[in-house]
Amino acid sequence: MKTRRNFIKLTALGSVAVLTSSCSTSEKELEEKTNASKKVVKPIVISTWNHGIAANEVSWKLLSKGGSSLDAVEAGVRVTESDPNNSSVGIGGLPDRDGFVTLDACIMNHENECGAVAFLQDIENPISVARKVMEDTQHVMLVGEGAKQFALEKGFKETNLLTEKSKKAWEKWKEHSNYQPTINSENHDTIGLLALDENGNLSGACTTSGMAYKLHGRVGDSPIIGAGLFVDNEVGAACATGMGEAVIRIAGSAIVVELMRNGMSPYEACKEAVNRVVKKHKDLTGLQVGFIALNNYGEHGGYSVYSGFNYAIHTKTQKEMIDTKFNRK
Ligand code: SD4
Repeated sequence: MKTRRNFIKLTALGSVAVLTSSCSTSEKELEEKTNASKKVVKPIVISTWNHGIAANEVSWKLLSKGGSSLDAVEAGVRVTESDPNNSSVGIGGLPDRDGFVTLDACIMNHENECGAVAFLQDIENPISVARKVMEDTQHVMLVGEGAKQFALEKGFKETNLLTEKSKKAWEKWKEHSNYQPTINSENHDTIGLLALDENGNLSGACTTSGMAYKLHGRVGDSPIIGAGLFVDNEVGAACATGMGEAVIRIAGSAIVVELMRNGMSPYEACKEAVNRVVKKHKDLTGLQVGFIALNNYGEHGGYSVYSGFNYAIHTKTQKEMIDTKFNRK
């Protein structure tokens, strides 16, 4: 009989056979690195981009002491939000085209409880406001002024998020931009972080200042449950980075989780979602999208439209960055 584990193993092997020759990691290395088809690995935390290393470190401290994945994902991404040198998340994030830093974030736990804030200004840690929305209200999402009022009521402090560095970058951009927004091309985009704790519970968090120089009022995928993040404890969790509009169009993270439910490995599911993004867009110029996913066996994977995407992983025995495979160079 074909067990689910065997099925995952078979499909994972099937998928590596069709990897493009431009990818440097061998099949065996990829299986090793992504824990494909091995025993359950927990706790584990994975997160997008290089800034994921510092975020994972803090998550890991909690997870390794038996802490919950929910506490771990919140604590992890707060590190990135509070780093003023990171120009795409929290304080220091690049502003919209009118000079306002507006933040999007969401969080989801193993019981499908979730909270989100969007278009939030002047609050350093939107992920913690999102958690309060989840835990202290009947709602899932608060936006703009209402989200800020809620945060202040909950004791969050008003903070100026526009650093001198980001202000200067915005002023320079205004000189020759024609008001065209850009996805930050530096290697430190949105942070999406997924964790599986000792009790086998999955949670995820996603937080960003969004596309740089976006239209005032624009909200991307990152605070949208099912787009920027999705968790289903029966299956796994996924999150996205890159051009939010493209992720929303395919209900990205929810799709990745559904594909895993139907037997795909995290790697295969991310690849299929990226293929869908590629198929649904005629013009892929500058359209970077990356997904990472973690299933409830602790297997993980990622995939992106263009090369250059990576994610950080932290377990008892493994702590490294993994370069994802990609659809095109
Ligand atoms: C967004 N997905 O707002 C985010 C952007 C991102 O800056 O990942 N990078 O569309």
